[in-house]
Amino acid sequence: MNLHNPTRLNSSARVAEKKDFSALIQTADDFELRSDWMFEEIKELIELPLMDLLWKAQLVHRASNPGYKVQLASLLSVKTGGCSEDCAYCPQSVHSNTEVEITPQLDIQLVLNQAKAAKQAGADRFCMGWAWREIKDGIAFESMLEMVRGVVALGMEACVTAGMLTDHQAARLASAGLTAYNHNLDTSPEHYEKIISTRTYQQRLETLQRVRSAGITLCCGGIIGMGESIRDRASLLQVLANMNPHPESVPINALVAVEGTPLENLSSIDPLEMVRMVATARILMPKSRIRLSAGRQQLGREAQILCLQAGADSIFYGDTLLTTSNPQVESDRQLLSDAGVTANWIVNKK
Ligand code: SAM
Ligand code: DTB
Ligand code: SF4
Repeated sequence: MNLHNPTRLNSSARVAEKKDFSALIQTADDFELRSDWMFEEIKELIELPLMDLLWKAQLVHRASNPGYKVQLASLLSVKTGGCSEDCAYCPQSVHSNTEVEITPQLDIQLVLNQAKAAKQAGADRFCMGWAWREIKDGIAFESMLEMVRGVVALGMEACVTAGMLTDHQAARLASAGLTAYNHNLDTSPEHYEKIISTRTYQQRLETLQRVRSAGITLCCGGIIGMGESIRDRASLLQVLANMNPHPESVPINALVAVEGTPLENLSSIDPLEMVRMVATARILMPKSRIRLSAGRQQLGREAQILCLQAGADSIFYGDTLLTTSNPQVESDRQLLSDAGVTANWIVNKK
């Protein structure tokens, strides 16, 4: 280093620096896909000094996602409220006392119009939610299949989240062209009983297996900020990362504490906890899409940008999630531009 002008390197130092840098450039194949992560290894990762965790996560992320491409996914609640499950975080449960209005399933055409509008705004994945314990056969399911076909015909990825399903329903969704089924584990096996009593962890794992066997990709993640410990977060990540193959999508939500739910009084997480969760998920599951999901409004721009840097490569795009709010499209466009990442909206604008 030239001490008189610290920004100028002499030529041998420049060569040395180049050499060091090139040693860091790795390809996705340099990162082994593992399904044998030990709990202590994961706990050590999530608790690393933040700078070290970010460094590791970025090495993995840059190798697997050169150019920092971010997928924009839009969400729509097709059937809202009145769900018989008692998930403590959920404003749509009948066990909660929220202001969510119970609404019958939306019409097929209305849903497809929303998908078209999402596509025009730059989304390339459309996720549809049903507040059900499990998929019911009959007209509602036939309409669901029609919606999936319609979304796929628009050239978008289609994702459904509607609770448990049978093998036959999974096979029919696969034939309709469904890209992904979202079914979250939500938290660690150890913390789970404090959050949900009407469905077991094992039932969730069985649903995931049915989806996998039908050849539909898995979207499976969880929520932080529900009173769990760091050990619980590491334990949830261990279950996800030891699936073989890994879920193709891993949504990481921060609790949106909705008034009238049993978790209404929990305070927001420190935004850096989200950064840690995303970074660790990225290291454990190098090729999965890590989706920065609910709770972005509590994060602030800087923490969201750190999440994108640490490995998040998708956001929910549009001003509503299912029943709660999400950042406005305009502010997300600004965020993505400021972060210098590539998203469909930016590509289409050029
Ligand atoms: N009923 C279906 C199910 O449980 O799989 C689908 C809809 S459910 C609302 C989808 C996911 O949204 C949940 O598994 C949970 O992870 C997430 N979620 C729901 N309410 C949330 C909240 N208040 N804050 C953060 N995430 C939430
Ligand atoms: C997921 O993990 N998060 C999304 C999507 N999958 C379906 C849902 C978030 C819901 C947040 C609360 C609400 O808007 O009702
Ligand atoms: Fe909410 Fe889904 Fe649980 Fe029903 S099953 S209460 S919609 S999270």
